[in-house]
Amino acid sequence: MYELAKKAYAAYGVDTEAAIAQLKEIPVSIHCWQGDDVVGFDGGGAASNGIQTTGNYFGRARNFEELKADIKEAFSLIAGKKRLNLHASYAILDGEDIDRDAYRPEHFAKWVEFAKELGLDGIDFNPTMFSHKNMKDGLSLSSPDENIRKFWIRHCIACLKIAEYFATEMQSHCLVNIWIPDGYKDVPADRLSPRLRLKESLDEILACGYDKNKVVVAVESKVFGIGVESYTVGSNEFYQNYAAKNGICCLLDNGHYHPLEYVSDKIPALLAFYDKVALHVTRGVRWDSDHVVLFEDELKEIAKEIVRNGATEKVLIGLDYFDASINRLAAWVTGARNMRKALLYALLMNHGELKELQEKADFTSLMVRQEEYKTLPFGAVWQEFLKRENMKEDYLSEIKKYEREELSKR
Ligand code: RNT
Ligand code: ZN
Repeated sequence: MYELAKKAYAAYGVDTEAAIAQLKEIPVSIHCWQGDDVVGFDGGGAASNGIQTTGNYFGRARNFEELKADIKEAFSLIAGKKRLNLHASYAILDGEDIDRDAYRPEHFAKWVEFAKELGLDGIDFNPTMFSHKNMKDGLSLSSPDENIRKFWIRHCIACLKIAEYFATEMQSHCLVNIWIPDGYKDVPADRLSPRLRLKESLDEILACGYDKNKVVVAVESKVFGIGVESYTVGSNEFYQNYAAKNGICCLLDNGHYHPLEYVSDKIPALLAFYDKVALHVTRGVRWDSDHVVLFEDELKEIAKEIVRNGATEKVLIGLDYFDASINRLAAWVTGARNMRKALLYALLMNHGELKELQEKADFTSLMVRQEEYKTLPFGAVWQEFLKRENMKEDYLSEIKKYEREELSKR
């Protein structure tokens, strides 16, 4: 089947061998939080403050050992270069009584050891500004309470130090992504003051003197959240302007926009101005529901914007979904495989020819060509890629076995 596929793509001027070789080198940062419903190790239980999971499928990882075992199993079923994306709430405190503003690299040493054991490409990091008592009135970095605001500033600075440690240990940059749920449920009386406070907080965080060669800082905007429907402090315009003026980057989460706005279109818009663009690839069903990433049109479109613009090093691909209603490992693997599948789909197109048709305004041929790609023997190339990476196409039976042998005991 692969030999036939190779010929079929060659007729379009596409080299499947080159695509397969390039595919495995594109790093995808996989989030640790799919394994435990974003609970973490340092909070009081379920995720709160703008983060919500639904479902109660058995086998949730309850501690570091379980989460590590699940990540190991899931990652063994995901081909290609992988990074691990951690949240500060996954600190391993070993009983030490400290708060998030005092976390140190040593609280993540075991994660580093684990990442090295798995041969991962790097570690990315996120301050955790939710599920915590200091989320006062739902606000963190934009809080009018100076003590609260300062606490979260200290937390972010602590995270930047930990990120430097990750970068040094892994010999790869560490992306630190700042997302806060701050906002108001109903029509606010003042939309400017919280944003000015957020701006001041970010200024104070960035002034801490972190190593820019090691740490890439991103800000993640959002349109609204459950309970904060009327106003989000960290909106798209706010962060894009902040990032542009302060030399940091934007993180685009494709669940964080109005349903008819597309992140695939935002990627090239930002590539025109920024050296790096970070992504949280997710699937929002009617809202930012963080469903498992499927092999759908917008995912393919996102992958195309990365590949055809030669931006596989500029766009930092990360995943962000969490489904507690199905086997969590199957969720992880399905979404991560689909991300790479979409990248392969994009690599298997003759973008030179398609761009030329566009420039020549031959939109008829462009439409027809793009339709033809949809029914080329893509599956055979995907299977060949998995085979060469020593991965079975069937990950479900492996996960069902793990479910019987491990998850069912929890
Ligand atoms: C929330 C944001 C944020 C989180 C993770 C856990 O809407 O997408 O990125 O999902 O940090
Ligand atoms: Zn996100």
